[in-house]
Amino acid sequence: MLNIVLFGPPGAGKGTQSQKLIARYNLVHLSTGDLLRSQIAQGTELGLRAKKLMDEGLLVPDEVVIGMIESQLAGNTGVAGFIFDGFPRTVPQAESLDALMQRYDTGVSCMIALEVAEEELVKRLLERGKTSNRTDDQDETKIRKRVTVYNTETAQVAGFYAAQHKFHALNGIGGIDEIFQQICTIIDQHQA
Ligand code: B4P
Repeated sequence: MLNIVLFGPPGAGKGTQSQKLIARYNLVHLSTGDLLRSQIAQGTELGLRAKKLMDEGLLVPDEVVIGMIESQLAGNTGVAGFIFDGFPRTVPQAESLDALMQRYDTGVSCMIALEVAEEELVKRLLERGKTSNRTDDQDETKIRKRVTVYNTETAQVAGFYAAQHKFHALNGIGGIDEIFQQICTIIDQHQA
């Protein structure tokens, strides 16, 4: 199986690149942000809890997102692999993902991190906030809070995969297709 973790700060291009990657490699896209937004849209108790945290730019508790990923993995057996978009965001989430993948005799193939400076992230997310209904993209202070949470709580996940020799970093500033080609080169080297 080909299991890719797409990593980077909010607005780095994870969701954008995931859409292109699922088409190229026939993978299942698992975005914890999308799964949480679907819970919010359905008005579930989990969704109501998550919305408060997401609107504040904070992370949703590990057990909530791990539980969502666990049920997605169980519901998608026999597939070519997965793109994990926005997950794992903490070291305990990364440890849980390894344990869950072992159940299916597989593991994370590689992590690809998109590196983008804060000013560009803020610019992109405010731009998206003008047309999307994502309330977390409409307030600059809260966007900056998400970037701070990324730097303090999420960035260390890179070290987890670096220790396993699975970490690759890319400059996430540039044309969407140009960045996509660079991601594909890394993935193809893993498959070779
Ligand atoms: P996510 O849904 O993961 O959202 P995101 O990181 O903010 O951005 P995304 O990755 O989708 O956007 P993209 O860069 O593609 O998370 C939302 C919230 O959910 C989190 O803050 C947290 O509260 C919660 N959550 C999610 N997962 C969690 C977890 N595992 N644990 C705990 N909490 C969790 O694109 C952004 C914009 O940039 C787009 O408009 C795009 O068009 C543009 N763009 C992309 N690439 C570009 C490029 N190369 N050049 C110019 N613009 C570009």
